[in-house]
Amino acid sequence: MLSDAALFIDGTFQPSRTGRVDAVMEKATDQPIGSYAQADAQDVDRAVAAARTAQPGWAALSAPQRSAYLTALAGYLDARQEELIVLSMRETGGVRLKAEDEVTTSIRQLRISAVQAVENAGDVLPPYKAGKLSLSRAVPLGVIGLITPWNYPMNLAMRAVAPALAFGNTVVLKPAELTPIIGGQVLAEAAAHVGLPRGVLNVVTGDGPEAGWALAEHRGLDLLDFTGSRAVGLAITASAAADLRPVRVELGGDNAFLVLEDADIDLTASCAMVASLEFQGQACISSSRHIVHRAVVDRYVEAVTRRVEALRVGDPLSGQVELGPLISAKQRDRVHKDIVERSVAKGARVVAGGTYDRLFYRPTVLMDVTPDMPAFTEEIFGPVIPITVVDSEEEAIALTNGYPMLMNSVFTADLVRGLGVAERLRAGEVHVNDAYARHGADNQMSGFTQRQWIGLQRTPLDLPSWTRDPLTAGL
Ligand code: TXE
Repeated sequence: MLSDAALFIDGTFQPSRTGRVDAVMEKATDQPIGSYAQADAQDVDRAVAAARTAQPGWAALSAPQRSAYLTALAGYLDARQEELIVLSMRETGGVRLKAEDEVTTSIRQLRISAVQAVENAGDVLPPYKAGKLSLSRAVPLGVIGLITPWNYPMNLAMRAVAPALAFGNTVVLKPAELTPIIGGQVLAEAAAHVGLPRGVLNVVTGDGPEAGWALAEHRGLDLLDFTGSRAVGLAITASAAADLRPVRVELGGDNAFLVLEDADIDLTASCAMVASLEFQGQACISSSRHIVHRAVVDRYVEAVTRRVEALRVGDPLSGQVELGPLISAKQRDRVHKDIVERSVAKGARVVAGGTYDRLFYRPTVLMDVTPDMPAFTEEIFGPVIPITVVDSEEEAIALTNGYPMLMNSVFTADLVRGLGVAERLRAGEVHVNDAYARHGADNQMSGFTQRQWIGLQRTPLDLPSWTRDPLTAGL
């Protein structure tokens, strides 16, 4: 691999200042599959400076020129698609379906942004009074710092990189240290291959507390975009607030899966597999609380448990498994010790799973989960289905709200009822009788632009008298 263990700054692959390099492991086998350079604060400085220097020239290109670069990047990744899918499986531990989704969504994002670059120049706004023409036009923010996680590393980088570049921003990307190849080095290779102007996309690999923190608190950025844990998100926003640096954070959620008494249990249990177990539950939109009406809970637990027990866990490359390994021992311990064991200590019952071998965690069903348990209050980020019983729709809604949530699901035979419940749930996205819709993942950010409002006054203004020059006011 061209860029192995190199940073990509100002259009060139280069070692980090200290020369420090660390291994990237295949998650299923714990064998090294590559390495990454450890950037320090000075490397990050150089990357931000390169992005700053490049930004005006990049923004000055015509929209079709920028669009053509994005299309070229998509074409490059497309040509490497199969190789990247296998790389994603090895580096993240996801099964083929997840890896395909990751790579194809990233390519699609580039193509969508290529179109948006030439289409979304701005709007004509409704005039608020006669004779006035109001326009808003898309203006780049400038230099974007991007810190991304390991779960959908290419996708979560691309959903920001593509629209940012499309509208004339430049980027410094710090991918997660657990997945720096698919999440960073591959993007750098793509940029080098298509001849993206130097400094437009810079990739600084390295660990969170060093390279990540240096980027997070860099004063040379116009926006820091962070996706990751609540703890780091809190530290970043607190530091940014201290000197009013702009940041955008996406920290996941403790999403709920509501099963009302009239739900189709077969459909619901099947959806539960996707909602809680896809990519071993390590997604920000995974359902981590199943809130189930007492009238159907026994049937639901049976239906879910039957499915869970039939699932196979192992090396994704075998092609014979539905679940791969968790991303790290730290993540496994968090799932097992912090969530499952602590909930069991408070009275939860393990109905299925609850065991592991290395990073391979058996999908787990937990019964009798109550709102005082970590399985209810925490984002789990593991293959666990915690079930909490309620006696009414009201109780289900009341229990659901009150936690940070990204996406909920509601299951009921009555769509009107489902819509009514959805309206009362405090989540940005709710699905009725569906686990989650993939289209939601596309194109969530429409451009990393700010809107510049331009007022063009066409008729003489009727200003109040006190605004006139006192010298001429009486004439
Ligand atoms: O995240 P971290 P972790 C949640 C999920 C998971 C938990 C822990 O609940 O169990 O977070 O995951 C960089 N300054 N999500 O520990 O550490 C790091 O290098 C600046 C939800 O892996 O936040 C990586 O690039 N950056 C989430 C990125 O932050 C720092 C996806 C994420 O790592 C840093 C991932 C620091 N001090 C985890 N420390 C989602 N919303 O999808 C780390 N980083």
